[in-house]
Amino acid sequence: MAYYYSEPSRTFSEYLLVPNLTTKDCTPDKVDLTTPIAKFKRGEKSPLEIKIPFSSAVMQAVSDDRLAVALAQNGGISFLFGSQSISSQAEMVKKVKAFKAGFVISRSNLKPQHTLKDVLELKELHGHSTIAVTEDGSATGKLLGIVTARDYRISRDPLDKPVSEFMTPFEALICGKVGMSLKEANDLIWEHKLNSLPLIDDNQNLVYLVFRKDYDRNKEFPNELLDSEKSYIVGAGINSRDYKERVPALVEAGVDALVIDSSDGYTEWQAETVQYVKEHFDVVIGAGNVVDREGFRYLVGAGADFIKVGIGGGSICITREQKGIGRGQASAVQEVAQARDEYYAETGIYVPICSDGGIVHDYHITLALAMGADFVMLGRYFARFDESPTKKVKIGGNFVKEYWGEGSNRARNWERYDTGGKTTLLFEEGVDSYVPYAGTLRENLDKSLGIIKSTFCNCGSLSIHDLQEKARITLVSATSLVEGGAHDVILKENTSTFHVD
Ligand code: RVP
Repeated sequence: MAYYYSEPSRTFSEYLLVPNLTTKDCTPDKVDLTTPIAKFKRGEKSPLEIKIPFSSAVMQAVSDDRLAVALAQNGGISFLFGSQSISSQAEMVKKVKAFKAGFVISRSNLKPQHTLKDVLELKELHGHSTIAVTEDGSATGKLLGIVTARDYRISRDPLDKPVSEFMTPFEALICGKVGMSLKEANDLIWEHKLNSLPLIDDNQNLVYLVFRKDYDRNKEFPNELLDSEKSYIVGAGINSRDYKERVPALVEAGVDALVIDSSDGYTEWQAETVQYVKEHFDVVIGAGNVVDREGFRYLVGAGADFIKVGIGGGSICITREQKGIGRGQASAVQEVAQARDEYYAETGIYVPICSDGGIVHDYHITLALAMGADFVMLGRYFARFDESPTKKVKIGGNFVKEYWGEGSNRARNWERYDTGGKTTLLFEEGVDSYVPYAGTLRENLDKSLGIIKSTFCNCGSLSIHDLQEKARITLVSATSLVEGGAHDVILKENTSTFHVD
């Protein structure tokens, strides 16, 4: 006979935290959100910690090298999407590891044969007003010129005017040499009153751009997550099919942590993958996703360093609708956290868990942590920012960004949903969608962290561990949910512009 759980499966929105005494020394600036992401023995320190409990989802629409750098600068870790060729994923890892604050790989590039129309389209797409003109139109091609808004006049110049006719040609550019320090680059910028400085190699190939505006900004990353060589920490998603080729390439590129990306990780394929990685490499490997004690014990038994929790809770995920498998995210985290604590009591080994998917409000993150998660993984949250890899478009007067699931036809990531047998995606488990554009990662993250730290203080806690020990959590009834939002008032149309002088 089938097993029936006695409790319904629950989501974060069904819970609230009940405040504890806040002592005077418990203030947001003292809250430390450092958290482990790899297992460790009692009394020892985790070999890999992050400074804020945020990781970005293994998704095409979320985690590329640009977002990885932005998140590492702010203390979190990205897992670069795995649904791409091994070489391009390894290349992304290399880019993150090679990234030096202030040195930017040019995002907007054209060939000299392109036209003013192409310039305007590219500007609209990325919002960058500095465009590199290279022989092959790539970010690392032979540099032939630069186009900025000062090089053309939309009212006078025809749209089909070739870029070669109005760019500032190479001969007239001030360039730096790759290898120069940020300070040297900035000295050149100031000396020649430039807005940007291209750095080239010995063959005139473009390597980086240094922008005047970035200089001050780069000095202020107190939480940045660096390895011993002062490169940013980065993770990558793998699958349980091509790991024998993919993992060596990623490790060679310098990856710090891997995670097997799967919608259902309670499989023998995952155990084999973890065992292979543990046997051959010294790199952190997470496994999942699971939603119960059995799944946790199985993958930990195989040697996983952390366990990812969640099936079907992702904002773009339709797994529950399609296949009828999954579990409310809060219930899943609670059971796996309990299994983790039991395992720790038995063995003295602490295995961090990551709550993946379904975070809609900042307080859901605090709840996930209070329920025992060590960190969370977010897709929709990061997809909304400038740094995510997807297109920003205007719909109905509002800016939005594209966001699609790995199980959608668009991503075609069949490995994530692989249950053996045929190597193809037979049906979709994800949708293609838009999310409201929200601005830069930094400003949004600062706001979220502000809310989370403030809630920690309400709960009288100065660390994640502290919160997990002290948190008091209550279920809310459907009626009290209504009480929690604005109610019985007439909302003014735009409260964000409301000021009291
Ligand atoms: P969310 O943050 O709610 O957008 O969820 C992101 C998570 O959703 C991912 O980390 C992953 O576990 C899951 N996902 C990704 N693609 C799909 C899908 O197509 N069903 N689901």
